[in-house]
Amino acid sequence: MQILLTGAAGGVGQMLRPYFAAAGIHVRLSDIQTVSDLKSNETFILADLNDVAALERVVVGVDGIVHLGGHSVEGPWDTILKSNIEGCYHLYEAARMAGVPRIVFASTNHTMGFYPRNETVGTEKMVRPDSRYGVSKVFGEALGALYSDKFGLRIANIRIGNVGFEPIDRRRMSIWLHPEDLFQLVMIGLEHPEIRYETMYGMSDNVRGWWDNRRAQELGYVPKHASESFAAKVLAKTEPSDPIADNYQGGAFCALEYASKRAP
Ligand code: 15L
Repeated sequence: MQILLTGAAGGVGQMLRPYFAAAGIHVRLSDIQTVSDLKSNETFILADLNDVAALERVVVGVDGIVHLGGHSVEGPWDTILKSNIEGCYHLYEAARMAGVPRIVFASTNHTMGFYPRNETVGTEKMVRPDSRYGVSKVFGEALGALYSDKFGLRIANIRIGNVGFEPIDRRRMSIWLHPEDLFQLVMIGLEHPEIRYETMYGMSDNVRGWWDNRRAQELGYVPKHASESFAAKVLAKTEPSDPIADNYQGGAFCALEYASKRAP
């Protein structure tokens, strides 16, 4: 198997690379920043998501794409538009024209950020993005639906929580995703024979979680890591409080620019 990993120089890309190497999967890395510490299973191609000719080259011959590329937090509209909306479109279009059969899309919990923390959300509920960034990922998910239904690509969206080797605060106790568990979800997206168009939540086995991840489980996801093992350490920390950030699943993304900081 040869896959393309976009956004490979970013934090999540760096955490995933060793798992592909250990699984013996050939990975073509791409990013706007050069990755130079290549392993024997890796090659690198510099490519901007807005450079259509470069994208046509990077997608050639791959069995699947893991699309991490783009802007990964809230940002000005122009940045979000170019990186996450137009960039995503260019990549999906290049994939369609090259006959790439599958895309795993790094979506985000911020597509659903304005659900309160006392509500359990599945993938059937309406999107409630908490930022321009969240809106751009809703676009990516919708684009995937179109490319699946109209052109037959197999698409798996992963609404990623927060990827890292430990949960870093109370909110992340609910949405934490160990890189090894993310790798498992990515492989389901790349290989599962039933996938046509699916959305899964990217979280480890978190008892404080807010998401109904039944579909991921049905597709075989069995997370190996649990945030609760870090509870004592995380809960001992003093954290700043904000009525908006603390009420909603999206946390600080909800509080950013929140009109007049009124109570939720
Ligand atoms: C995300 O989508 C971001 O990419 C990441 O940097 C974190 O902010 C994460 O969400 C989060 O919600 O913690």
